[in-house]
Formats: sequence, structure tokens, C-alpha cells
Amino acid sequence: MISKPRIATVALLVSGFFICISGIAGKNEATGKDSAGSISEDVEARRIAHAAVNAEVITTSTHTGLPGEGPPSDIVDGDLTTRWSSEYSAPQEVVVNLPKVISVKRLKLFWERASAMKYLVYVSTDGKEWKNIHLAFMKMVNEPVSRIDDIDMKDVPAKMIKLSLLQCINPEWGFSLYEMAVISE
Ligand SMILES: [Ca+2]
Repeated sequence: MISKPRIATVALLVSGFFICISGIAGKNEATGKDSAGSISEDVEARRIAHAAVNAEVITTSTHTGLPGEGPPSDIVDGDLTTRWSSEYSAPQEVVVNLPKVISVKRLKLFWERASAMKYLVYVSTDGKEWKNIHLAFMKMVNEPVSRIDDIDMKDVPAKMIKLSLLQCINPEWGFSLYEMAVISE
């Protein structure tokens, strides 16, 4: 008669302890300390809609094998957490082939820290004649960091957009892009 309530009390205390532990784990997720919880939220927030999503991409090389390094299609998958990496040499090229000719207002390049210090942007409506739109030449920086280049494309008509990547910020690296967002409106 006496022992049963004691067992029940112990069981309550034990279950209370586990509830407490799971409560702490839940708090960690909410504050971003739990990786599984915070990553899914970031992925949701870090998507971008643009005119080149799922377009064909051709690159002169691809390096995979290290964490995060992905195929050329990662350049236009609309996901700011996936990225393409070239072989660790320069120069390299990226060509995005849109489904049709569109008027390109802006180009947003989301670079990983292996960014291009010097590069050219070309456009073409037929893949034969190329027009140079932009030359970027960055100042040397001490600490390579990821960055976004927002380029005014002046509503140029384009079906193909080519990045001619001439010089990496670190000569021992290649180039790595999270996304090449093509903005048409
Ligand atoms: Ca991506």
C-alpha cells in the first residue's frame, strides 16, 4: 500500500527529469545552437528567385571532393547555401544559357570567399557574338571573405551570360560561386 505511491512518485520524478532534459534540448534548437533546427530555417530563408533558376550552365572545370563543393548547376539552383567550385587554377569560365533572350537588368554574384578578383562579364543573344558589359577589378584584401557583387546590366538583351574569371583572390585557389542571380525586372 505504501510502496505503490512511492514507485509512482519515483516514476513521476524520473519522467519529470526527462521532460526537463528534452525542454533544454528544445531551447537549444530555438536559439540556433542545435544544428538540425537552425540549418533548416536558414535554408528556407536563403533562397532567391531569379530568371536563370535551373538554366543550363557550362564551366571550364569543376572541383568536387571538399565539403561544400558542388556541380555547375549549383550556380543557378536558387539556393544561396549550395555552390560550385572550379579547379584550383585560373583562368576559368562560366556560361549560363537561358531558355530564351531576356532583358537583363542586374546580375548578382554571390561569391564564396574564393572569389574572382578580376573578371569580365559578357552577354550574347546567339552564342556567337559576345558583348563585354562589365569589368571588375577588386582591390587586394588581406582576408578573403564571401561577398555579393551587384552589377548594373542596363537592360541588355541576353540569352547567354558569360563570366570570364581571370584572377582569384588567392592565387592558390580556384573560383567558387554560391549563385549567379539574373534579374530581369
Ligand atoms: Ca546555389
